[in-house]
Amino acid sequence: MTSPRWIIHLDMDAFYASVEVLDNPSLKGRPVIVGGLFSRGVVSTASYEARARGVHSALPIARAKKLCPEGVYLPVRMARYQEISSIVMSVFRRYTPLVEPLSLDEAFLDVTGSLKLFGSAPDIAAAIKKDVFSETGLTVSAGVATQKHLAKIASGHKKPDGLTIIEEGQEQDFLWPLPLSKIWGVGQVTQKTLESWGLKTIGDLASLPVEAVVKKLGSSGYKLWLLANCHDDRAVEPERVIKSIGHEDTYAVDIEDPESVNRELLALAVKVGRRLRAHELKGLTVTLKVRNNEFKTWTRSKTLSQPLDDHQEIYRLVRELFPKDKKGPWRLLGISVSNFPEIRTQPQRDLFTPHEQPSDLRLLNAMDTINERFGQSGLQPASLLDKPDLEE
Ligand code: TTP
Ligand code: MG
Repeated sequence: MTSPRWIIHLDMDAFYASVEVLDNPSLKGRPVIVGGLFSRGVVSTASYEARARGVHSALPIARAKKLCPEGVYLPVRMARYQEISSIVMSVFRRYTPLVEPLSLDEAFLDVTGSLKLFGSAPDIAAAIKKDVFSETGLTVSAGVATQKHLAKIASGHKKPDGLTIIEEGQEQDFLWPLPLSKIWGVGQVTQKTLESWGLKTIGDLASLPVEAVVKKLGSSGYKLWLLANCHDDRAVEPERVIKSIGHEDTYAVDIEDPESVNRELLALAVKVGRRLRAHELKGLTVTLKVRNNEFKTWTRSKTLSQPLDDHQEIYRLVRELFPKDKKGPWRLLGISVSNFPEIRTQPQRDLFTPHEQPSDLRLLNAMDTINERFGQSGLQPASLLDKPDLEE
């Protein structure tokens, strides 16, 4: 028998809310809710005290306030969460180079190659929990298993501050009694379909003939059936390939007049350009997404012959792409750049088309450096200086 891989999934507890309590200890023990505080905002996360009152991620803030009027409502402070996230990820990387972050507060680690150095996988998970707590003051829950899917479920098993170990050979005993909703990636519609067949647990799904599941649910059903049967050989992938870089904003107040639309597009283009340059990426395809107040969404793309990362070029292209035949007012605008050439080469510019001229590269780099040090609003195009803050 081959020796198993050991995978740890780590997930910070009530992450944004816990950071807020860390920075303001008087909030400890109180229901803390972090989210978009404008009229149509939603909850990003809630402390466990707030969850006990029924508040959870994605709930409209207005609804949360009804359920929990005594809650402490705070805005999202992304830069601070990113700061803590990089400390947490650096703790993870001390134990293995095979770290696959899934978001700011969550990662898979393959520690198979670290066992000789640091002890068993459960020992490593315990050591990481201790280090994260001593270096940030925050708790992280961990799941240890021989497969990604099982490690992910295990980390959520005893939250907060949990450590759940699924020993080799115990996989099915652990997984099969759990409800179908626990399968990683099962959507509500599929879950309802499975329940309509009379299934309740993951074991119920696992025991069906695979052909029956594929016949009804196609390839996604096949994937779920494999997971239910503990067949998951996906590797931890430390370098997740970035396929696109984008930014979209949902506005508290729908925007209508062309001038406001253009200012928002420029603001988005600046953010996307900055992120492209931070990742040293240039993309060939620019995509604009717009949603109107009736929730109708349109996307338009343009693929260029030379890759770009300059906000002025992005802005010019999305203005061209804007669907003039569609009706606002606009509720959401988004820009993304994708289609990154395999080898990053300096683009050959067409010197005879003035609008294809890049902004001065040194100026862009200087803007990025200053913005990194002083936050988003450090330096920006003059036309954005008095832009009202409409976004979440
Ligand atoms: P999660 O790990 O899903 O949630 P959590 O860390 O707040 O709570 P726990 O893991 O203990 O259940 O998400 C991590 C952060 O991502 C969360 O603190 C806020 C943010 N987030 C959103 O902004 N919107 C969402 O819908 C979700 C689920 C999370
Ligand atoms: Mg979390």
